[in-house]
Amino acid sequence: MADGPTLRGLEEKALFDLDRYLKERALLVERELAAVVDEPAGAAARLYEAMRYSLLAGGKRLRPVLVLAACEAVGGRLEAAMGLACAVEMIHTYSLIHDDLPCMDDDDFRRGRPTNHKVYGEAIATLAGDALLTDAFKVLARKSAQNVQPKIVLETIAELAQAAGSAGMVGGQVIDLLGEGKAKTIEELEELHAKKTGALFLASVRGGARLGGASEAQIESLDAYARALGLAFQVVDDLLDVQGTPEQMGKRTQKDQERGKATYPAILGVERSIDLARELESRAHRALAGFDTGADALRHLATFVVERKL
Ligand code: GRG
Repeated sequence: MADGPTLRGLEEKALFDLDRYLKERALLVERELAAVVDEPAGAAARLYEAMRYSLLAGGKRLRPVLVLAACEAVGGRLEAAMGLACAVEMIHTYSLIHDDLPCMDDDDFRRGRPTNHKVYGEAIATLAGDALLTDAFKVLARKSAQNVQPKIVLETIAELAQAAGSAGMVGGQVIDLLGEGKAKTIEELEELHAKKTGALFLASVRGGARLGGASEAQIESLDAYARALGLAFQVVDDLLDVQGTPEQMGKRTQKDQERGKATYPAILGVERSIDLARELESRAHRALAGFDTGADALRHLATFVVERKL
């Protein structure tokens, strides 16, 4: 989207079917996820039901697809990265369940259906989120250990914990909650989103590549790609909150403004926010300059993140 479509861009688009790629990779991950939460009926059956309710409720599966695409970009086998693909989606789902709770964003709809606590109550929803977060690390460790050297698995676990915890997603959520109603500079907004949403994208891409056997130089380039993509995702998310409808989005919209949250459109305006998203997309593409066609999925995913309508 940077300087309008080029012939090469159009040809690549024709050769690479992103829609099909997304569906196929999402299906692979969903099969694994269904097995992870497929617990026989017992005393804790209600917990597993609540975990399944949110984990198998659809969603774009963007983070696990990025894990697999990063692994493929460096010539790795998908099995090597499947544990991380499941783990990032489990952590993402936990964050959505907790974010929707009355003590946080207090939302009634997510992924087009009632939020977890609306169906199972606040206690079970909280515990379903806790269990998804904790089990994510079990799945990552066990699945990866079957295919990858322990040192690489340990580094991936540490990076994911860093991304999800106080230095990453949870820390970002706290900055967001405490900053409601207060003005922010663009730099402060960028730091907030690098933690709240960017860190999980970063861990997905870096970890997928590492598990796929990437060199340090490849991880460094993919790091730049993931940072640009993560920020682009957030800029577009802010735009969609202003421009999307609840029907399109499967959740309440216009809520950032209601809560007095600093957003890209609020600070930069809509047009400059769109320009920023496009610039970030170009930055993500440039970071992949040293990769061959194995990284085409990553290239198309960067464009998808900016062009998406939901
Ligand atoms: C630790 C409670 C807690 C929260 C962490 C990430 C986060 C902070 C909360 C999630 C809530 C939220 C709406 C964040 C804004 C951006 C975002 C992560 C949107 C949802 O991600 P998508 O669009 O969702 O990838 P799907 O449903 O497609 O997976």
